[in-house]
Amino acid sequence: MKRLIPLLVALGIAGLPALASSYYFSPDVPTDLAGNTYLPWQIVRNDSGTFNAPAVLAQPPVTAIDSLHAMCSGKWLLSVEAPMDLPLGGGVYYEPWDVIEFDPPAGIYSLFFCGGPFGIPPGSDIDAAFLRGDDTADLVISFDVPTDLTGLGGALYQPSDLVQLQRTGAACNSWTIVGLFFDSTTSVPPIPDTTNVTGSDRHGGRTMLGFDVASDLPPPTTYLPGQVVFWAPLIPGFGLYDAPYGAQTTSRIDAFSFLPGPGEVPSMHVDKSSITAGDLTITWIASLSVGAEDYGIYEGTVSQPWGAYSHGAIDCHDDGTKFTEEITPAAGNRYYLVVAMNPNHEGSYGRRSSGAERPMGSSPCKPSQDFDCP
Ligand SMILES: [Ca+2]
Ligand SMILES: [Ca+2]
Ligand SMILES: [Ca+2]
Repeated sequence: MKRLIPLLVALGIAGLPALASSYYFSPDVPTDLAGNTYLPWQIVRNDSGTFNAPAVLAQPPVTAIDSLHAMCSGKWLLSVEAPMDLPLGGGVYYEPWDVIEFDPPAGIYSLFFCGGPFGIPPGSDIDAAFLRGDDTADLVISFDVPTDLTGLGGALYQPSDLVQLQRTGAACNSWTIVGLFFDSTTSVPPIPDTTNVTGSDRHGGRTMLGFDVASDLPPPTTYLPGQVVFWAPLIPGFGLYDAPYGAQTTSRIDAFSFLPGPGEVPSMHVDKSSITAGDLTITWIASLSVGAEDYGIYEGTVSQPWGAYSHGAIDCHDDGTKFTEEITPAAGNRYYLVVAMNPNHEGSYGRRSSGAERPMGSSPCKPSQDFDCP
């Protein structure tokens, strides 16, 4: 029997959904990827090595995007490499120590965080930023040089530190320093002061980092500026997550953001199909998050009395008309769930009456969940 075990393990691994990786990034210099050149003020989407640049920003800056975060609502946070009026010619200038919010439907830029009035010393720029959860969550930022915020209740921060801020009011300077989200001096190993983290986000319970220079971190690995490196706090250790630029060493991942969480389907209902006798029509309301790019349908058995959830995926794609699918039910009493997803994760399966999340299904459409967005 022992000889069967490796085979079963191999089958188990083969049965898992393929690990996909989708995120947005900006290069620091014009960068050729798969036959196209992407510019430092473009937001590029990377779907497991397939690149495209959706028209995200109206009148984008003509300087590098230095930090980037995709919000649940479809808005974007970004910062700029050099002082810039946005939209171009509009006369409203943004500084490299600001975090700018862009609202795509309205095409409006505004200040999300204003570094000057907050008290960031002149000469310190924000070179990475993300929200630690949904659109109301704490803001995490990194600076490009050592930055002393002891006078604001903070500390002296290194260029590879990530500093967490909490909003205290509606004004762009109404924030307070919570502390370090990531401490580059106490990670194992520490990141040298001469290395700068120039892009960051959270993904799958890990902190994702991009470096400005080739960085040697044990176990002896050299991470290039065009790579996304993870920091796993529980193991703890660094590792390579993705290398979108291949062997290129002249460009760096200057800003990046994973897709927002898929969120939760607010409501759904099940009707007899008007097309095929015996089939069911499942209709639902879209998730509020732009991180919902597709939907999966799960079917489970209703037991009397109620025992445990038993749902498994029966359809992992919302074909044809959006937010409705025809399915052929299995025999017996069944229940159905619709789950939002994107290439990275599934969202919520809804909650029990206790408020606890329903469990993930068997043979899920995606291997993991992300609860960042409502
Ligand atoms: Ca940056
Ligand atoms: Ca930095
Ligand atoms: Ca459909």
